[in-house]
Amino acid sequence: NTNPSTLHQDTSEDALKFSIAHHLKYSQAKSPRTATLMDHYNSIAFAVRDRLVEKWIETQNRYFTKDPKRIYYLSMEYLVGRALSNYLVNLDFKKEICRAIEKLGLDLERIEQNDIEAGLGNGGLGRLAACFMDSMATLGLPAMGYGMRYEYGIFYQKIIDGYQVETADNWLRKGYPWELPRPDYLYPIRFYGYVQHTSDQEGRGICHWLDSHDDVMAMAYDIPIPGFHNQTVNNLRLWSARSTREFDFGSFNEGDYVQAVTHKHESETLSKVLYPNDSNMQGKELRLKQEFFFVSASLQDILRRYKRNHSTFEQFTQKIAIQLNDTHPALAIPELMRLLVDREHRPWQEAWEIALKTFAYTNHTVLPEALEKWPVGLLQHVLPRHLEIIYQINQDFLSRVQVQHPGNPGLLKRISIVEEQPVKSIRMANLAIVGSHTVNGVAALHSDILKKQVFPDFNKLFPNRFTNVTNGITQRLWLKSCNPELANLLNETIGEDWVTDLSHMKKLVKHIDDASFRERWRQVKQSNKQRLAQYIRVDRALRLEVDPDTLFDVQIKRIHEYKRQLLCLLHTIVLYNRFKENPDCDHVPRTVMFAGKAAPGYEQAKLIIKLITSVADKLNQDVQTAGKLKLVFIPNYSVNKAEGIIPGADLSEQISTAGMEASGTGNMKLALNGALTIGTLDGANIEIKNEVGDDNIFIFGLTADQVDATKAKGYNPRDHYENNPELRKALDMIRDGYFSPDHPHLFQPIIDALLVQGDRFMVMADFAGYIEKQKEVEALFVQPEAWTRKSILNAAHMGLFSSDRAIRQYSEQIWDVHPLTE
Ligand code: 26R
Repeated sequence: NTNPSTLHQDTSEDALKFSIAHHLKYSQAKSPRTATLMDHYNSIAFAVRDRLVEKWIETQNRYFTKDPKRIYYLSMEYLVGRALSNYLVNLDFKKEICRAIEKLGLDLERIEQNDIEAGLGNGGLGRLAACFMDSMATLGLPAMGYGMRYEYGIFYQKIIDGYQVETADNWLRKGYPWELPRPDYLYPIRFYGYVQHTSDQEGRGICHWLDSHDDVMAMAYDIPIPGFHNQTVNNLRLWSARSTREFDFGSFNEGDYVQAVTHKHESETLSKVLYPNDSNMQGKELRLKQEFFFVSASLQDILRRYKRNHSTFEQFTQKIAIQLNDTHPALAIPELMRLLVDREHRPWQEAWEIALKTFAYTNHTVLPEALEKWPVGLLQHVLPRHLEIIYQINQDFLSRVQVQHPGNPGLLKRISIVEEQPVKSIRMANLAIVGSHTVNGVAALHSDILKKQVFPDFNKLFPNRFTNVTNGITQRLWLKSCNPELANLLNETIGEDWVTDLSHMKKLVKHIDDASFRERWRQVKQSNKQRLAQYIRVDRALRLEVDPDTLFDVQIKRIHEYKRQLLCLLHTIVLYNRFKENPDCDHVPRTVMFAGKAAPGYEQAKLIIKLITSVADKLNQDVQTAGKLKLVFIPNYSVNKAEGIIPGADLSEQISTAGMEASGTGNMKLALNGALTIGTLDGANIEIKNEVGDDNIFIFGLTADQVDATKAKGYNPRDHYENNPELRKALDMIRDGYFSPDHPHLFQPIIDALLVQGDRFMVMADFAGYIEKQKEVEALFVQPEAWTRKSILNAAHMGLFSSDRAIRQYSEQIWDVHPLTE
């Protein structure tokens, strides 16, 4: 097919071959002789993109003509992972493109090594947004994601001398063929200045935001998001900062050309870099400007689109739902108020009713240090009009409450959007709750804690506002794509329906007594473990021999004290001591693997990494324990690394202090790939336990209520240290420099946190229970048939944890948005 008018839709092998060759010449300007791997990658990308563009335009036209209610997902983070491999899963011409690539004499595996990973997020929240985009497109929902086109995504983690060293993730350096720049969608974003109030002829107040400066333009870049084997291609629109032309001309007139260009450079720093904190609110002015830049651009775009086919705001809430992914985009609430009141001249009350029906807010953390609070002084300086609007929202809200509940200053103080002490600040969660019709947590326990402990007053005032939508993951990436061998086994055993309806996994239960099926299940796991071992052996940063017959015990997630990597590490040290003290006992051989990044400013988390790598150095060199115990820290954890590790895991460590992990989603990915979970009754672990059954999961430790009760009656971590010899020995080794002979006090801060500063994360309290549970794990692991049964049952009961289910719940219970497939 060389007919230009139909070629781009033609997904036959020949047409694809032609397209790839065409793009090599006309998009890359290369001949096969001079082409690099990157040229081939780009040519394939453009050929695939052409096919996406057809459906993309068609989808967007359909949305325009049919004008259904749309969902706009606002998230400062999207961890989409690798592009090409991702597109290939969902497209229905994967076979053809693979054959075309082969026929051209190219090696897809080598080309995929050049695939570009967009790491535009920190961890759980960003990956959730990416899974949700996949599910929304697969369900055919009229959805659009808005995000930030950071030039530098989450930093690249190197391990040097055992320490984390951050380097810049310059992911765009070779260009990104999957994005379409939209230089015609430019929106001005204003900062600073002051507000002037006047009134019109009829005496109505009008507001002017004057003398703003350092204004920037927001420019859109679009990334297509195809559904699985369907006609929907949704849009992920990412904003990039550009300098304003007005400013440049102003300076040119003054003749200061160099300063103008320098300034242009400065204004473009706004979207330069993703803030790498996932648990500590820092209050930086640049971050505040990023948040406002993001919401203002998104809302201007949403309003422009609405106004294309509506002349009044009457239908706004029937056409638009906006989901706030945590409070990072919560300034959208005052920004929508500003646009409606100041720009569109709608009365305040009408605007408020619109806002309230439009927004819904998802909370992802209860850790107080991760709740956003912006100093009033900073807001006054950067966004004076928004501060006024927030004050007005707060005043309206508090006066309504005062009428309902007179004489309760304590209540007003607690629920106020404005915190007075120690620094007068805006509580973004309170703003988001007051301005949203629905607030949800991300797992049953978490939503309960929100209602009962974090926001009990709001829950009483707005009894129907709080709800739960348990997180989910897309099985297209986290099974079909990352674990092709298991996917094939499933297809042969239960058919392929699980790809779009994960509840079909439960059909596996019927096969549990089939010994040959169990054997094949084991073989798949073994083969994935071999592949992981191979990676660890050849990776230049690791070069470590690990035995695929050992128990692969993995904890992969951001490094944080509440996630308790220390607990898993202490167990590893205990095993080491046992193996050395009783070398003749038949211990269950293990390979413990960690991966994860620490926020660059989080010293304790970085020290935990150094401790893990120090213990690893000691253990892995010990000839006495060789073959029985290995410890591996896999550097630079990313979506792609997760795809490699998860299929090869036997044991999934989900051991956060109960009440602290909002949901977790790695727990779901690992169980779906046949790992057994050792975990606390925290986040979605509880729901996983309910699905797989108590006998198929290893639960230990204090419950969330017991954590609170233990702390209330006066918790003394030292008691555990003094009464548990194995614990004491492990801690003494760390304290006395056994793992850091050249620097014996290196890990003192870790010991202090546990024994002197009160062990906020209850590591000591849960230690004994954890160690006991690990014994049960070992007892089961030496019975491969029994282990395999539980592994199958885990995967079989993951149906609930598909992001398709989560998105269906959001659509029906929160957004009132429906699939539009024709
Ligand atoms: C404000 C800033 C410091 C900041 C705080 C917190 C930036 C980013 C975060 C990330 C948090 C909100 C996050 O990723 N939370 C995780 O969300 C996942 C998806 O819901 C949960 O599974 C996971 O338990 C939770 O920690």
